[in-house]
This record gives sequence, C-alpha cells and structure tokens, in this order.
Amino acid sequence: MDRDRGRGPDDCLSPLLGLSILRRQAVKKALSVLAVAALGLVPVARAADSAKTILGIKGMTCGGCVAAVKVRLKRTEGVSAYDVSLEKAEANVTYDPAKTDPKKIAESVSKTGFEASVKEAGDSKKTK
Ligand SMILES: [Cu+2]
Repeated sequence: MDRDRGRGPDDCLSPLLGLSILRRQAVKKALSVLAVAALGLVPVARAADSAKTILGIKGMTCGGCVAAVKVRLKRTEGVSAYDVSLEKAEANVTYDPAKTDPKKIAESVSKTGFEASVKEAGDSKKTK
C-alpha cells in the first residue's frame, strides 16, 4: 500500500542517483561522438578544405615588398595561410581548392607589381 507520496516524482531521485544517471548519459554521448569522428569524418574534412602551392615571385627586394605581397595574399579569396620568403623569392600558400586555384592566386599577387608564377601546384604534381 502506498502511504503518503505527496511529494511528487522529483523527490524520489536522490541527488546522488541523479548525478550518476547524468554521468552515464554524458559518457554515452562522448563515446558516440568519438565513434562518429573515428568513422572518417575528420580526414574527409581535412582533405576537402585545403591545398598547398608554391608561387615564385619576382622583384621583391626588401621587407616592404614582402609585406605588400602578404597584404595581397591576405585579401585574396580562398587563401587561408601564407608564408612569403624574400630569400627564396617565393610564397608558400595554403588555400581552399573549392574557392580558388594556384593560377588565380598568382594573378592576384601579380597585381602588386611583383610577377608571380605557380612553381608547384597542389600535392599531386611536383614540377620545378
Ligand atoms: Cu621592397
């Protein structure tokens, strides 16, 4: 026989019990997230988002020239990272292949007055 249970269902769970249930759910959730990530979501996202190219850049003579090229790269659509070397007369550019390609980036850089050309396009082809 039920005696007075007028307190309602919330009081039936002690705080400790409630906590352990929450923890179990959190662990389950974390495990399922890990499983999804392990199933290949991460590598796919990586491959799709970025490619690298090397541009040869003629005419840079000082840090100011390098800075000008950097500013241009920063404003070029699809470029996510870059490293411009005065010594090597080239730029290492990481870009989103869905938005742009090495030729377009070289054209954009050439607008600074420094003639840029694609030295190495993408990961598949390695040409001098
Ligand atoms: Cu200069």
